[in-house]
Amino acid sequence: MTRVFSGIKPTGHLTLGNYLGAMRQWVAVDQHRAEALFCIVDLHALTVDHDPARVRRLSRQAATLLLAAGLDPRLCTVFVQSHVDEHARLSYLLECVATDGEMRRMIQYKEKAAREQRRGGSVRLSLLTYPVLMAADILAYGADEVPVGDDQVQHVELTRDLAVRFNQRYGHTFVVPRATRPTVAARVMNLQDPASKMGKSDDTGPGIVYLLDEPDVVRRKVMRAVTDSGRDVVYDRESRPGVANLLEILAACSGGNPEALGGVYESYGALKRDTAEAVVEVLRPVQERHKELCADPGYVEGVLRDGAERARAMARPTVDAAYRAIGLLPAD
Ligand code: AQP
Repeated sequence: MTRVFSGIKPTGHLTLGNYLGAMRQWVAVDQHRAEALFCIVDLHALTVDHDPARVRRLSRQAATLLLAAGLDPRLCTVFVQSHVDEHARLSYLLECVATDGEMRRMIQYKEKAAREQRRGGSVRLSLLTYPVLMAADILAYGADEVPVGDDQVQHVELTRDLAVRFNQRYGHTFVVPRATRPTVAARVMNLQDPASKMGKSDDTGPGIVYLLDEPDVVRRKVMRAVTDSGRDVVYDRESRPGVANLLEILAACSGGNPEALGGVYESYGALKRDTAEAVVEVLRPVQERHKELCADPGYVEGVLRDGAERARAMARPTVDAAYRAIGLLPAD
């Protein structure tokens, strides 16, 4: 059976981008067709300035939201990265295979390093080596497929390179994975700045729809979305990025097609109203289930405990094999 691994980083409240670009596909498709692992990648959240209590809170919230969105622990494994030591163990070995140049070429590193500097902070070494830890996350489980949004594709390419290099140097150890992408909403853009991705740790709050935003907050954010100077509603990512983003969100939420929807509307106002309502309806069941799960924290903890146990059992043989292959003396 195909094995699928994907993760979500507790660096902020989960957004509509996380949902449409990743979680929805995990729930509707991946957990049913594959042996799927979904991980709260909390170690990755430490690569930028953070408040420890907030990371803990966001990790719990992300796990609760994944279950609220419909991940079913009977069908898939949901767990927290730091509960499984194999990620960090393997990451070090892969650092011994990756190069400094490869790390510095990563677009996300350049963007996030620039952001840390803009905020007056220093760039942590772990931000540079982040893609190696991500490669370890994937390779430890022998994942065949990694469902990701557009922005993570480069990291999966690097993971492939590292797997191939390790296998060639030290003998076949890792499955070489490939990235898979959702067909709609692969990249949801910020409502206030449609040239940038809707990222959960960005500063422009009004441009980001969070999964737990109240309906009226969602409506306000969508109604205030930046549009373009033209008046007619047409789908054109290059010259009309704001309108194109709204059409893509509407299409992803209502099941339509952005080009065709472009022909339906005569004003930006009507497009925004329908988009806001479509988003509110998509979020409603997730928010309701989230509320129920918050009333039963023991359930979420139990899911994470079982998930970590299952994940550990899957990862350990591969990581132990990598330790032996690279030349380390077995401890027993
Ligand atoms: N705007 C987006 N559109 C489509 N997909 C997105 N994803 C994130 N934002 C969008 C996808 O969600 C999954 C989990 O992402 P992540 O939380 O691990 O990391 P990220 O991509 O770095 O997300 P953020 O929100 O931008 O976090 P910060 O701001 O902390 O960097 C991934 O599959 C991702 O592609």
